Amino acid sequence: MRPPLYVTRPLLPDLAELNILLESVWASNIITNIGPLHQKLEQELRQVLGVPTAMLFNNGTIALLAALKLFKLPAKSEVITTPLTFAATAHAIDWNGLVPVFVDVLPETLTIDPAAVELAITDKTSAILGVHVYGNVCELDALQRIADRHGLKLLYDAAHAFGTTVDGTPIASFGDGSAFSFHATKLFNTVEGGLLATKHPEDANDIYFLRNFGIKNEEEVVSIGINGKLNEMQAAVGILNLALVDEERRQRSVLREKYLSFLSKIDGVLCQPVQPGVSNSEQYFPIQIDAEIFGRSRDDIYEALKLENIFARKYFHPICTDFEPYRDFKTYSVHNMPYVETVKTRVLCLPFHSGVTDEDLKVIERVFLAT
Ligand code: T4K
Repeated sequence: MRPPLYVTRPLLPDLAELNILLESVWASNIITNIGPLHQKLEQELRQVLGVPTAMLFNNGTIALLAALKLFKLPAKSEVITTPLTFAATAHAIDWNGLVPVFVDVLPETLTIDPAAVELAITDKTSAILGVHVYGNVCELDALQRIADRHGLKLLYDAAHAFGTTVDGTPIASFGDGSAFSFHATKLFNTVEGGLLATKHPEDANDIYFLRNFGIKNEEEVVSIGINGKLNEMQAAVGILNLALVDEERRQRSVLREKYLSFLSKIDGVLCQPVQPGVSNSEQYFPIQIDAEIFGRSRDDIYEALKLENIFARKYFHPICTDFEPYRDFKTYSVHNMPYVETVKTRVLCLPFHSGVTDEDLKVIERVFLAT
């Protein structure tokens, strides 16, 4: 049997190099609480992400929680978001004492539909939380116009959009803030980790307190912060991984072309459109399978790949509104049936990392072409 091939594979630094860095941690005895490696990584990420405020967190979910907290939104007010996301997006809204309101996605990019956002706005709406799902960039201008017109905060879940730029502008420069995930499954990882970025230098101070219990000094706590700190061991992994990320991204972009060379010829298999001016994060390789045209369903392909020890993922099926906590929530849409209900039956993320070989691709192609 072939070794298992997963949807993703973590970027891991050279172990000997990691040991050298960890020796400095052992020598100093500073293993957490914003130590020197944390500070170094944060500084480097600020450069890479191209925004004045870029604050590390211990995971993407806590970064999202802190982002919503930063805005001081009224209790129980409504935050409009997409159901086609990881549960953490909706959970972060609820954990802030706010109410998630779900709206439909656009057929091509699968990001939040601005027209549906407009439909969902009430006098209780306080923010929009868009997700750059699979690295596809949200309708930035349309969402900003809506936010401005209605006086709403605009936050982005950029868990899949590390390093993305739009016409050369870093993705974190848009909206009022962007939360990234540096989980093992992400293009850039710190094992677990996250980051909150904003274009406002003055946010850094508030986020600093939000990340560390609101502690100002030994005798003062100035805000209701959480423990969002990344430790020195993970910062060491991050520093070394940051040097590897461009090459991983390059190899994934080559892999993307290889996938497209056979998938784009298959009727009923839809690959993601190229967004003009967008440099792709190369986080995932999602496709949509239209069973009526293709002749087999997304689930058929998922199972057939599994028989080959290849583990694609149906991100994000079930969608948030299928989950127990959000089951009775409506999805606002400009269509009779929200498009997201169709997408969730079609979408499949194929293995997408530098470990996918030409042999693997041959097996995947064979599974798609089998009748
Ligand atoms: N917003 C969005 C849009 C997100 O996608 C996420 C996280 C968040 C917010 C929250 O960020 P974090 O708080 O997580 O930083 C994974 C990840 O756990 C999760 O971070 C990620 N999104 C989500 C899309 O995927 P699972 O349940 O799919 O993980 P798992 O363990 O099944 O891993 C998938 C595959 O990756 C495995 O089959 C094998 C491979 N893998 C995984 C791990 C953990 C490895 O090769 N090595 C590993 O160490 O959730």
